[in-house]
Amino acid sequence: MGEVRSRRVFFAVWPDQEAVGHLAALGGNLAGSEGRLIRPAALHLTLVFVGSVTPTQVDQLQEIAAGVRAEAFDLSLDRLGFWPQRGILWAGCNQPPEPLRRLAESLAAALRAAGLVIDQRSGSALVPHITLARRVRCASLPQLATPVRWRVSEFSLVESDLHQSAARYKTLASFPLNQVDAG
Ligand code: 2AM
Repeated sequence: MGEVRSRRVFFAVWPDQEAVGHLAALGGNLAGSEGRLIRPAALHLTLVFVGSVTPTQVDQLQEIAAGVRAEAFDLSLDRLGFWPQRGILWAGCNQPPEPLRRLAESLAAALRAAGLVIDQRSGSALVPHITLARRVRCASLPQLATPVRWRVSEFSLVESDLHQSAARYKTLASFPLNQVDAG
């Protein structure tokens, strides 16, 4: 009706193919018959949830993200978690790596400085996690014998299209992280 359609967006990192395989298998083994598994192609770790924005703000978000300087890092998901309220089964870190914290905080700070209102669970309050399944009725979680690892060398601005019960995600833009020599 002449209105500019708002778009629901967030910043995230995507696991590589091998990690997706491990995560999908974990979800499949643990979600139980009631759980609704996240499709493998939709598995991601949110850095900052922004929410509904106008197309102009999408451009602004891309400019802000392009200005964030952070280093690439190895991510190792070494724990499973469960949030009973909505039955969220997730994979995350016992001790989130510093570069992940710095990336989420820098991004959140840059967005706030530009006057954008972002979810309180973002930035320093972030509990980094990949949701594996929803509506799970879970009693006990095994220790992860082998962590799920991958190298995070970019982050992305993602649009979430709420389609019936499952969200569809579309990467709008990706931003490289700086490669630093360990030596
Ligand atoms: P979740 O997997 O724990 O639901 C897209 O919705 C992504 O943004 C999901 O990874 C979701 O986390 C995360 N997210 C963070 N804050 C959110 C909010 N306030 N509303 C919806 N999704 C949020």
